[in-house]
Amino acid sequence: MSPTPTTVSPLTWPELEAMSDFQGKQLERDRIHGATNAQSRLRLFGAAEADVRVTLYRDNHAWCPYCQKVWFWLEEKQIPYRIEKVTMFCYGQKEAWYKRKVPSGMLPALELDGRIITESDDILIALERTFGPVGLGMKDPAVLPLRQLERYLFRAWCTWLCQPFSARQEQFGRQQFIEIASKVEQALSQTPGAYFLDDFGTADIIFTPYVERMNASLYYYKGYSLREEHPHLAAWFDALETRPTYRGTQSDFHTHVHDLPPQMGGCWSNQSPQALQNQMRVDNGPWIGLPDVAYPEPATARTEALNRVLKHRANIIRVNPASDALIDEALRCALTHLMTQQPCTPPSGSDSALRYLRDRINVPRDMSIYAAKRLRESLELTAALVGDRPGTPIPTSHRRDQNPAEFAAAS
Ligand SMILES: N[C@@H](CCC(=O)N[C@@H](CS)C(=O)NCC(=O)O)C(=O)O
Repeated sequence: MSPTPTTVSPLTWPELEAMSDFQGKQLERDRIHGATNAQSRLRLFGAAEADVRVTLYRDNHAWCPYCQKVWFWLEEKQIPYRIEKVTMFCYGQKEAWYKRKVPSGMLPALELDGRIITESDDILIALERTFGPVGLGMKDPAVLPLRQLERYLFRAWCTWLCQPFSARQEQFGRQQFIEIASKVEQALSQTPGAYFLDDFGTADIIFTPYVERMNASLYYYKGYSLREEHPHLAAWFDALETRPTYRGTQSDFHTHVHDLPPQMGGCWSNQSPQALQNQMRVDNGPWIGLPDVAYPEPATARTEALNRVLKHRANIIRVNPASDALIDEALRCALTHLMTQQPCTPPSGSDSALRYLRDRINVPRDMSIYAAKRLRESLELTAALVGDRPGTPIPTSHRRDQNPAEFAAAS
């Protein structure tokens, strides 16, 4: 008989707080002036608040790809701006104040010197006129064909991913996607560095949001690993990941594969053995080593995850389907594992509650990519000590389980 692993007692909340490095005001200053992050409502880059001419309206969860495009641009250019977060139809009700500003309710929108602009391309063009381009601009003759190529790739991806599965459709969709992806590879191969043109610029920003989503969704639904199949795209991703601006907006496979279906009207798996294996891995781990990130894990990943859970602890416990007492103790067990790497047996019956939370950590909304991987890992390993029951399934036609109204009080 194999010996039962020794498990430790759960740390108390004060003990866990003592292990965090929450620094109050310093943290708030960093959010405003420091590295790109999804939590800040104001970005100044060392400027004064009086210098702000721009407000970006983007979605609460950082799921909207067109918002990521504008967000990434503003961060690269270090333009002081405010962020107003708005609800997407798929997870809640659109705010009335936003519909008065933008009657369609569409995101993103940008207010520049009091003027509202919609459509992400028009937003970038207006920003360029005011502040200058990032590298070569939207209308540069070198950028225009790349913008067009991005749209071809986007359409080929939609055709493959978002149409109900049939063998014929699968073959056609896959073939067409690979054809256009090869053109993207070719475009990348023509420059001396890893970016689309000689230097990082607008073209890279334009490709980023959907290529990130393609990487996640094709891995999960089609068993196709963009980053592994296409060396120039892999080098491009690696180069993007050297930029703190990109890292701050970067999401992970788990978040995207479950935020895309309601946004895209469905994502269809080809049920191939590789797709099924990838689905198992993205949903149940191990998450470290997935091709959603290639830069090394920062030493701060576990503490970052702890800080974020401590900040939202009351609401995390409140929205969990299990009783407060059960999830309170189970969560402390998972956090004990996160910080000590020792198994800590949670109360019986808490496996499903821990997996409910595991499945609802969002990157970068809640924390950065490695922090989320470590937290998911501790939640899963702790849950597995008492059972194999899944959490409440993640809905595919809406994500009202993620309605931010529940968290509004704490933020
Ligand atoms: N062509 C538009 C597309 C914008 C778009 O499709 N936005 C989606 C989110 S990604 C949206 O606002 N949908 C409404 C909603 O989900 O609430 C642009 O480039 O800005």
